[in-house]
Amino acid sequence: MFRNKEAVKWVEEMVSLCKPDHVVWCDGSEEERQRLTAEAASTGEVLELNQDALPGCVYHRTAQNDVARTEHLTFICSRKEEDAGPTNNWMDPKEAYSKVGEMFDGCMKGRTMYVIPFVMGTPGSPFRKIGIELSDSIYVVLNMRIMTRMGKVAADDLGENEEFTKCLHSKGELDIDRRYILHFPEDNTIWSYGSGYGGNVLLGKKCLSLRIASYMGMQEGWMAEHMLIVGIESPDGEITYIAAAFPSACGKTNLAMLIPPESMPGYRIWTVGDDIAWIRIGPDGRLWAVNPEAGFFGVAPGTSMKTNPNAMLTARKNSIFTNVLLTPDGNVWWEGMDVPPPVEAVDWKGDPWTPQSGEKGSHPNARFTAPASQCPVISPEWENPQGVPLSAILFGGRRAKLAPLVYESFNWQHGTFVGATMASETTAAATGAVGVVRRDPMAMLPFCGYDMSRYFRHWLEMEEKIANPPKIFNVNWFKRDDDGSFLWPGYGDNLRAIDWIIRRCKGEADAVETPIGYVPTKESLNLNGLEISDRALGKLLEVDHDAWMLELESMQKFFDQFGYNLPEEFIDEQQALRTRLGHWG
Ligand code: GTP
Ligand code: SPV
Ligand code: MN
Repeated sequence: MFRNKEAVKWVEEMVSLCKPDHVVWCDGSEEERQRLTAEAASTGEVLELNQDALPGCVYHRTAQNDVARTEHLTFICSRKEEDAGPTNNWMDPKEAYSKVGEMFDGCMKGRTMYVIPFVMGTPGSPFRKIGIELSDSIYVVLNMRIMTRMGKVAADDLGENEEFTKCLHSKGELDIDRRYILHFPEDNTIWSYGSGYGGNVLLGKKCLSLRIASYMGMQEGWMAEHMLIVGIESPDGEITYIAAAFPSACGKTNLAMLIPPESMPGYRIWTVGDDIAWIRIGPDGRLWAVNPEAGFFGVAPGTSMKTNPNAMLTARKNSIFTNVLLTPDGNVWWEGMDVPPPVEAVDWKGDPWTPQSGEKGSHPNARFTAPASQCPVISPEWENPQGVPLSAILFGGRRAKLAPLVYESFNWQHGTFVGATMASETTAAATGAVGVVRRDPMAMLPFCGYDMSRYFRHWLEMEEKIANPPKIFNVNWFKRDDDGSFLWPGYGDNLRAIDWIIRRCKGEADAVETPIGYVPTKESLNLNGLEISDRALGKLLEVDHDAWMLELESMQKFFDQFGYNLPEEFIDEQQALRTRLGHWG
């Protein structure tokens, strides 16, 4: 299958380690999909859904202890501990290979190993990266088939002497005490043992395209970021591209395919990517962004024909539904789908469920896997190997208090500081407490494959190389009133903040200069057709002096862990913010 001798040799070695009964080389064909689906259906690994309602769709339940990324079991195994940095778990590579190698030893006896070559990026592009994932899970094969360009296309694309990412995965025993997600950036290798959950096992996604790729990008002068990419067509037909970094389950998929409100006629949205951006400097000195993925692995709960119709339409065929509610007629349902729940059904755990049972029918991190090509508003540029030119970069998260709806940073260095001091309430996308505010620089805390202080410096160093940098903004759709309700309607209406951002990029919108950056005047936002009280708007745009003073202290605590490695620029930015707040009070 591979011309690449190293690939053939490595597969042989891993076969002798894992000792599968059979080895299947995946070609990515439709025939293969049908054969594997039938096989997985015969063992109960997947269930075929109602093929009239959801053609080509299957259903899957993960183990109950395996429903989200497990950050405490995720390691960066660089040779030196300091190269993993203070925000990553580190394991010595020798220890990691030996400890988890013992687990892999013989783990596929009685099972089949699937060899899954895949491309992240557009096949044939000089910017694409190739990986080979070895896995004992058909669910992984079926997902990788949607999320990446997989099979023959990847095997053919892999050059004879080309580097590729060695990705080894086994479900193991699905025992949380024997679960490890290991990254060896210096060896271009990923080992994942004991899980069957998306982000832990679809190794092209977070593991390769963020953790390993961020390390490659630092060395090669480009950036791998946890960002959506979207084109916004304004009524005059001009398309402006932006990228936005929000932490997991904070609205990337939604913003990437937003439907403009009726009161904003003439605007159109073009989806390029919903989760990951690989960003390079183009010959014109601008930043150009590529979506390395081929599908969406989206949060199901809260997705409805009202909130995100384009996601609903994307996932109507050839998709995989994981940990949602299963209805008696072979259809799916989840909380926030905006259709009445079935009278009775089977919940994500496999137990009988009724709306009266008081339990959630689908897990809060239930997901759909859907081909990006099926998105009704997919951009004609989405597979362009050069990517799309960015006019703005957005940072944002869930902040019930503090962060205004939108503000613009003063310049690249200040914008990098704004990104580095981002914080957000934790969500169900990772195991652990939900709703706790934590610092999540650039939404990359769980995904940076090397020392985060070095990552900060990489961002700062980019400034000199980018002749025409995008402007950097911060947004917050999640600010709450004292009664806990959202102050901002969100979803399609987020276009109003985006529209202000685009007009700022063109020098056409008003703003107030505040200590934290440029905040819109009430009049500068397009609020046509939106019912929002003056009081709510005031709260959304407010910069609270005392709250920001406290925020400075909390930033300091986070920065302290980097010691002398923290870029001096950030100390300057902190001081400048303190000074500006002093004058503002
Ligand atoms: P990952 O796939 O985990 O990286 O998540 P994501 O950033 O793509 O988040 P997604 O768009 O899937 O949204 C996560 C949850 O937030 C869903 O339940 C959405 O319905 C909800 N959500 C998205 N946008 C908004 C918004 O503007 N306002 C409110 N209130 N909720 C939103
Ligand atoms: C996220 O958690 O940011 C996701 C889903 O996009 S996962 O693939 O699990 O990482
Ligand atoms: Mn994500």
